[in-house]
Amino acid sequence: MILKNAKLYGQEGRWNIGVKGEQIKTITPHTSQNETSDVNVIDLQGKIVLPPYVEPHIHLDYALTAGTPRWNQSGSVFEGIEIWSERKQIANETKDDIKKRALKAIKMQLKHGIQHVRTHVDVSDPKLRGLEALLEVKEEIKPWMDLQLVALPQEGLYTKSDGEELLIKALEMGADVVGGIPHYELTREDGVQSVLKALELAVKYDKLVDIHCDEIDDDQSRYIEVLAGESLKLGMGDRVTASHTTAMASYSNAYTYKLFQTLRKAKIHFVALPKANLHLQGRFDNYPTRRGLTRVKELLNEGINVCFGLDSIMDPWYPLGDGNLMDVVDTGLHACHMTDHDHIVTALNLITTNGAKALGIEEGYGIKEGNKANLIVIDSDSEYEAIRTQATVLYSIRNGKVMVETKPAETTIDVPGLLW
Ligand code: 17E
Ligand code: FE2
Repeated sequence: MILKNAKLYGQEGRWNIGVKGEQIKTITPHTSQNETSDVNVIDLQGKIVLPPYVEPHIHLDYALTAGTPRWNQSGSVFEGIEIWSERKQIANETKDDIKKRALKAIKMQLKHGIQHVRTHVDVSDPKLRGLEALLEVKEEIKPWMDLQLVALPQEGLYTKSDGEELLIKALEMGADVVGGIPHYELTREDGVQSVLKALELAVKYDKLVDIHCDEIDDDQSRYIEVLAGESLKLGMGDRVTASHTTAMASYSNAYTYKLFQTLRKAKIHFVALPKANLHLQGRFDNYPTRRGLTRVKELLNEGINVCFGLDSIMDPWYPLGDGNLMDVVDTGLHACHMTDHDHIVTALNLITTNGAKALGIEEGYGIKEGNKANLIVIDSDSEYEAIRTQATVLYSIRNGKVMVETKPAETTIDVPGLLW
């Protein structure tokens, strides 16, 4: 297959991408003289080709459950956790029920050009049904999507006596990443201990770490300094991700200055979830209401890796969402005051290379000769216009085969007599 007349994201010129089998074989300059005997040629007409989108943070075991058994009235993180706990007992879903919901959500993600996903999975359920379901989904979906599973003790590691045992069991069953939720533990000390335990288990079981960290509008919630500081001491920062960190929006600048010194050295990754946290945070504020987003622009400015994720597709925490990361980028650029030209034209890094770094999948990721032919084509020939118009994903190609194709909508406007 030849993908001819492609613009490569972030690069000048037009290119022909030769795909052989599952691999990108050649990338050569496109000229009008290029002739080929290959029957399978797609003329991209200058549209942007980029590596597949990376969803670094979603909860597939929660997807499509919003409103059952009840809607989240306060819109807060904590009511979401309560509802999920109630639902687990009442709904009594089988593994197959959970798989079905997860796969429906995955279909939405595939449609939007996502091929790499890290999903958090609740391991507070003594039966570990969600994990069993997602372990099977991970295997079944492998030809089309790479899935990483985070063992998340959603109801806290130390709020019940079996928390630690369940987390360890989840890691032994095959979860890839150790999770945590320190701001939900009963005491500050338990929160600190849960972070230390996650790092200890990651070393012991050779796993990555991704903590729901400081997802609260409390300027005193400072588990990020524990996570970053201890990762630094252990020399494992690049294997560690801090998700949410919304309390950072409430820290004083003086404390943040000191914190950033540690973050720069620790080299941990950050996942910001602009749509979810604009919705969930600020719920205990009057006006002015805080946005409750981590300091994305400032972190990036310090050379710290930040990526964007969606978090939810219709669950007790967030009632909307259809998997679309371009929409997350749009919201995030607005919410983080990143609507200047430089941030716009590089915004897709937030859902491609930056996400790949956080997930530790950089090797083999990218449009390069010799890499797997995993790529997407979006409906725009400029980085700026791609963001302005929230360009549709026209093709998602996986292992050299077209997996998803979307025809752009066509509009006709019958308004004669104007100089458009
Ligand atoms: N769990 C949690 O603690 N926070 C969230 N935002 C979601 C699940 C979606
Ligand atoms: Fe989350």
